[in-house]
Amino acid sequence: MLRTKKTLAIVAVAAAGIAGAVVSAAPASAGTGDCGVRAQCGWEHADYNGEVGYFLQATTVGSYWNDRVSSISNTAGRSFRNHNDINYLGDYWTSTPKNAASSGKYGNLSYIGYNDKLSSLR
Ligand SMILES: [Ca+2]
Repeated sequence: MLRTKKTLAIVAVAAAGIAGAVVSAAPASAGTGDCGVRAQCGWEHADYNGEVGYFLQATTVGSYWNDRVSSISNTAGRSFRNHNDINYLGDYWTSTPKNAASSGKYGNLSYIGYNDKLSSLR
């Protein structure tokens, strides 16, 4: 059974010193895809399980999260281009934010060929 390791995620993100990736005091809920903050949340596993990172703005995700994100919920209020490579290079797919027409949730990035590929977003 997969469990959320929120503490580990917080430590990992803090240790990586990732500009633009901020951890909130209101953590996302494992399995529901509820981001809990105004961000693009990225989970380690499909269906919003495992560790979660919070990406608030354009950034290269850092070594810890590089090629690690398997599901996403975008509640940032804006779309993001999610690039395969650092520095906004390589192929990308665009996440739509949660709005009246979209859940903003992408539970399994394998379905669109982007599992474990995210390296930068803007
Ligand atoms: Ca990549």
